Amino acid sequence: MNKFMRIPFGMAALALAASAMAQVTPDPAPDRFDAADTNHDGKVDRAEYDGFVAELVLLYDTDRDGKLSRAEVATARDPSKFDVIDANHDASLVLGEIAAYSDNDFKVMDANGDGVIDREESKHGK
Ligand SMILES: [Ca+2]
Ligand SMILES: [Ca+2]
Ligand SMILES: [Ca+2]
Repeated sequence: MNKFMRIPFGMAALALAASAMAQVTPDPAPDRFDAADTNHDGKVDRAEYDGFVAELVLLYDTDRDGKLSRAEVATARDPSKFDVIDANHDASLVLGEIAAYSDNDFKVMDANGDGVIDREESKHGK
């Protein structure tokens, strides 16, 4: 969670600009792997993954209250995950809940446990 909060604001601003452009298409990230691999080394490490998740939160948090409501994620790739992520079932997703979920998500995708997700692993992740 702390790691999640330390995302620099500069990066967040960049993410917003990128998101605004991507919104033309129904899927905001046609290739999520490339979007997450910010240094383009063919692997997504933990920092890159957390940054990517933070971008998604910014993208969906349209009223900028730092939480995601069910309505805000209605356009998400898989809105049914809302209940899974909403650990305390208060019908809003806070950063802590999202970070906990994405932490698990990262471990699941990192099939060989080397701490980075390569392109092959990203295909088998979900
Ligand atoms: Ca990378
Ligand atoms: Ca919100
Ligand atoms: Ca791996």
